[in-house]
Amino acid sequence: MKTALITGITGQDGSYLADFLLSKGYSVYGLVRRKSKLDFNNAEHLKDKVHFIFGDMTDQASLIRAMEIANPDEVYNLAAQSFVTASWETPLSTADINAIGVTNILETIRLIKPKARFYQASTSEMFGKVQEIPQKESTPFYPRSPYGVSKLYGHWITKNYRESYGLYACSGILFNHESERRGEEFVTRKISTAVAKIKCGKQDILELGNLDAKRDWGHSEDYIKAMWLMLQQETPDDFVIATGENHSIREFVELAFKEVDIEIEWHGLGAKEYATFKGTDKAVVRVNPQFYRPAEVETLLGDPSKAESDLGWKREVSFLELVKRMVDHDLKWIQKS
Ligand code: NAP
Ligand code: F7E
Repeated sequence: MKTALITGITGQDGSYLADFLLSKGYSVYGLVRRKSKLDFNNAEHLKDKVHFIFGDMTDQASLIRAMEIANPDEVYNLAAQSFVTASWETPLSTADINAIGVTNILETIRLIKPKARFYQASTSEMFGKVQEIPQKESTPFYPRSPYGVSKLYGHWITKNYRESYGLYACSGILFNHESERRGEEFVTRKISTAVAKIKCGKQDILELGNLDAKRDWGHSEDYIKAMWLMLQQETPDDFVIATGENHSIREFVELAFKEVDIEIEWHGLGAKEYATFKGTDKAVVRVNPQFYRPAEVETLLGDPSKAESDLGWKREVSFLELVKRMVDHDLKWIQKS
């Protein structure tokens, strides 16, 4: 039986990956942060199946302890401060967790179990102001946020430990992937919960930032399989994981409201004009510059052909199905609450 250690197990991807590895017969260990209130977030259902170890990416002693307890064959480093907007508010802790944290865990592997295979959660945000369309493994990077910059360090230090010490270390350059377990501050989940609340009469208006930004969106359950496949190859390598199609935020909003048969009234009104707005039967979607970013990633589009040919990976959930699954889930959730 193989053993895996997952950092970020309480997050979207970590929890799906744990489900997947358990279904493959793995013994799974997960690193969990100490908080004032014990909270397993997306891993609540895993409490009896996974061995949780308290630790933090910024505390190398805790990583050494976790490696000694778990003695893993595979380490999946999914822990991160993953919200791009928050990275301008907390740039230093973002760098501590997403950049230095990766060195902490790589050093720990090198010292304690250099044979363990390592997966690093790299991101399409490293392409930022894109230098080529579509983006592939060889596309030059141009990150546009403290988050993107911190992840670029994590990406290169992973490559460096592979080349310096011969570790089996891979980075998956994953494009946006969403799900019913996505954090509510990310745009897709913000939209799907708002649609559900508006349908149930519990919210009046959906306020968003840049509606024209485009993302290459897949489902997390497809993407975590690619992480596992990367660690099952003969030699370690880096791969772009994407769908090969992109859509705007506006398109996501349109499809989500269509799912519940509600028409949209788009508003560019400022706060003053909006105060005198008389109301409508339709759902109001309003642009609020508060949600604009200091520097935006306007468009991302990945080329997954290397992963498809070398790993035999292919996404299964279509864009339409992704929107439908998220809205259906949130509708049930809001109706129940
Ligand atoms: P997520 O839902 O935000 O999960 C992040 C996880 O990291 C949570 O379990 C969180 O724990 C943990 N964490 C944060 N800071 C930590 C620290 N200092 N020490 C230990 N654990 C810490 O993110 P996700 O969407 O699943 O993404 C997984 C990884 O893939 C992240 O590294 C992200 O940057 C990267 N990524 C995501 C996407 C995407 O579209 N989802 C695309 C490319 C790359 P708490 O529950 O305690 O907060
Ligand atoms: O924004 C625009 C926003 O926050 C997507 C993380 O998983 O994927 C994620 O990062 C787009 C941006 O995700 C709102 O300006 C408009 O253009 O859902 P997001 P992200 O920044 O793409 C990458 C690959 C990661 O690695 C990250 O960890 O949507 N947008 N209006 C908005 N975004 C938010 N959050 N809220 C809005 O109201």
